[in-house]
Amino acid sequence: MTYRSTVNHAQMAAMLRSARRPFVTTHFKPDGDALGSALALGRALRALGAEVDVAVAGPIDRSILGLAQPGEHRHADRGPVEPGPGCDLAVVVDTGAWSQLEHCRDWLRANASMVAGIDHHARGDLVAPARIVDVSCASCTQVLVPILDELGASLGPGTRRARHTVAEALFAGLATDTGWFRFSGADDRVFALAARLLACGVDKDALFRMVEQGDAPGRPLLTARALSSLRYACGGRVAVMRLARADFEATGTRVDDLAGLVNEPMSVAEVEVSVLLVESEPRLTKASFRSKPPAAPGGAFVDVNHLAARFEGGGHVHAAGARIAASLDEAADLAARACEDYLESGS
Ligand SMILES: [Mn+2]
Repeated sequence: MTYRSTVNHAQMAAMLRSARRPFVTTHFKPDGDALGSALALGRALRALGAEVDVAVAGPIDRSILGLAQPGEHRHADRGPVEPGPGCDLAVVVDTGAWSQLEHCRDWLRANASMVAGIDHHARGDLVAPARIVDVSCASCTQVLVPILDELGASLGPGTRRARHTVAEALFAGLATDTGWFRFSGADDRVFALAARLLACGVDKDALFRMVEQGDAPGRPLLTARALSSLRYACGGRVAVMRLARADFEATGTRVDDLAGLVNEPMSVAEVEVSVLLVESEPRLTKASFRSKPPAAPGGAFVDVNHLAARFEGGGHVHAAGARIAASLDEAADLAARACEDYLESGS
């Protein structure tokens, strides 16, 4: 089954408009784009009169918790969060992977005809009769905008700065998924959308401070440990860092405190790929892969989606992840070898 759009924006908007009690969810452990997408859609549909149930599951980075207002969404750290009685549409945003939807998988499977998906990832296996997948979008919130436009939703007050608007949630997804407009996905359309959202009253300075300057005191200490673990592979083109559980204990940090750490070695000229390995269990290592865009237009680059797929993971061309069933040290060897293979064969 290919993972692609099955309806157009107008058809998706019509489905959303006719739902009285829509349920909106996203992948387990929502990031800024996932939470931003769910909140933006929830706010827009609520403003149109629907009784919206926004529900998310898994730990949420404290830097993005403030995107939501108290009581705006349901949140279960673990365990199921399923639609309540009367739900007539379930919308899944920013993922199409069953593996990331454990919290409501049983319900979605049993009610497949009521499921809609809105996503910007290249792969997915979610069964949804109505789906819009646009991999040309840098964030899922960007995919949402033409749908919200079809709905005639208001994005924000425009003339004054305002928090907790549809526009703010959309901007949060756009900003976080593009590393605040630095990553290669941040093209002319992204900047045009950012300009439009700013004109809707988004307070980007307040948002930046909340999202990017809210680290725990242990974060720089954890960064120091990750950097001191750094090893170069493939003649310096690949940087591999590792963090053991003990590193988190010693710095009083948690996995939530990792955001963006994988990008640290990207400041080095020669580095094309950065890999961060985090010990999750004694024989389970979480791997994050990042790559730089080509140095010149049309130049070579490493497709880390491809690289992560070697470990049954995936993601995007320049940002992907995988879980490797190996110890931290073994995973470091496996990841370095996969990078060598890739750089030698070019695929
Ligand atoms: Mn996303």
